[in-house]
Amino acid sequence: KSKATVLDDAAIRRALTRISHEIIERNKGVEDLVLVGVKTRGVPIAQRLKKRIQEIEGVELPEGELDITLYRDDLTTDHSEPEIKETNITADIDGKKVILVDDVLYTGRTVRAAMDALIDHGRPSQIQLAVLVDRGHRELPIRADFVGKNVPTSQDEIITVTLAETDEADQVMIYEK
Ligand code: 3GP
Ligand code: 5GP
Ligand code: MG
Repeated sequence: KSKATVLDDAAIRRALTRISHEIIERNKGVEDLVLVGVKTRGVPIAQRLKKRIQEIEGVELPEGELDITLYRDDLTTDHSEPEIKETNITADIDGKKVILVDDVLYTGRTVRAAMDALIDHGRPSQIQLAVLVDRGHRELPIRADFVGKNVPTSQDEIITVTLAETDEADQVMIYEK
């Protein structure tokens, strides 16, 4: 089985630095921004963006997290939709611009569930989406505003994302199921 590196640690670092600048540029600063990471690996990515943005703009953004039971019908025979397990957003998101952060964007169903949870929580003025990898195969009209890397995949391929916070090292790989 072939395995290939899509992003190494330096490439991940550069991609997240670029996305941080893009977020600031797109929003003409950081006013009213709130970062929300999707567990598991969207959370450390959101924390890294927060740290970079703080280094660049000198502002510490509020941050929250969403736990969504993943839609795994690509991996298993379970065809259930993603469901919200837990939300931990202490920040007031009313009138705020929420940047939703995830590691991999695939069908878009997780993001749809995340947007439902956010809207249940308050009324953000905007929701934007940042992902480390967009692997394609959308099943809903959802796109990311900020992308680390577009990785065209077949349905039989899997992207693995490992991060220092949750795993041993920073790496994005692609391999056959
Ligand atoms: P994450 O919670 O860190 O995002 O889906 C649960 C976990 O399984 C995810 O971790 C993800 O990294 C991993 N995973 C690897 N390949 C796939 C895949 O093809 N589909 C889904 N849904 N998850 C995958
Ligand atoms: P979607 O709901 O867009 O199909 O999938 C998004 C979620 O499923 C992400 O949070 C991600 O963790 C996981 N996911 C889907 N496909 C992959 C993949 O190929 N690799 C990894 N690492 N995660 C995936
Ligand atoms: Mg994820």
